[in-house]
Amino acid sequence: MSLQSLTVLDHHYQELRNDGQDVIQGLSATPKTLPPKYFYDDYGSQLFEKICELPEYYPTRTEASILKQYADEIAAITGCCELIELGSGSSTKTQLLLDAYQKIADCCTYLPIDVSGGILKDSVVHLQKKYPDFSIHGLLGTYEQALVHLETNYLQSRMLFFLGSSLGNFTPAECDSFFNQVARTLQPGDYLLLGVDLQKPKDILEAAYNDSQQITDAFNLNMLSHLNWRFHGDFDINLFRHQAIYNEAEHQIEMYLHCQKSHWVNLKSLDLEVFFEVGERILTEISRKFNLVTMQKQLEGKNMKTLKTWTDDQGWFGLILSQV
Ligand code: AVI
Repeated sequence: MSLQSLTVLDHHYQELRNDGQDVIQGLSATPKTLPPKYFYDDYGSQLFEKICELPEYYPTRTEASILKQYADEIAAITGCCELIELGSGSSTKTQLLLDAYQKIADCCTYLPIDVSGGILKDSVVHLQKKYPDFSIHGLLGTYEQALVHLETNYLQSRMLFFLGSSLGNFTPAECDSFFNQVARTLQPGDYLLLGVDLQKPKDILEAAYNDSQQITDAFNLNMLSHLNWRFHGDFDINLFRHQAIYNEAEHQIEMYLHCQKSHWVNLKSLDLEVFFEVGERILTEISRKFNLVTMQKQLEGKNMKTLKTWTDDQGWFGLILSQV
């Protein structure tokens, strides 16, 4: 595939590459935090694909089983429209939806959006071969950047989908502004398909984020390697340990990098030197677990009416189809 068929948000991508203010802010705060988007350099995206296949990590498999069962029903409700996916990754599960839309329409448009160029390009190449009648264009950038782009490039009716419970990685305030931004990119009659991981016992959740093959450990630690190459840093990943705990009061998994020895870290291109105390933690991710009814109310507050919800037999994961 030539690079032209991958629509790159050049200006915004540039901004993303040069941006380090969020790292400076997060590492200067007490307690220290880092934005989860830094998980996803190309290697991090590959590790995430591995996580999705782990026996303990139920969300991907469970959501896929729901899609397998109900994709035709979803396509029948919305009819042919522009399919836009936020955080598409490898677009593996998406193919269940694309297969369903292929049955009802000769030609569909699919716009996968991801922050990781390598995986986006590979999946666009693969999907263009598999669905030659579909018009498929990747958008490289963060959710915010892509949504801004979509606000001013409205062509036809849309279904925006946000799967995998990536919504759970937003704080409540971020979630609220995300919904506001989504509402601005949709016109009356358009659809939002949202995948949400539901609340469940602590032991199941903690096992999913502390897998026995330690792929999640590698995924978490890779954030520091990513910062090293992106910002000319000297993080020693051997001085940190992965930790994931379920905060029951907040209904969220919290992932930390736990410092094993006091030391200084330098991020040259950010002109930043940071001291880490032994025992200190960096919060790298929250993964909120939702209640289906509460989420529907929140969407209704943003003028998005639930048309239908689907869950698996155990009630572990939910899909919400709402309409503006
Ligand atoms: C992408 N996101 C929905 C994943 C999650 O479950 O919150 C990221 C992840 N972190 C550790 N394992 C998976």
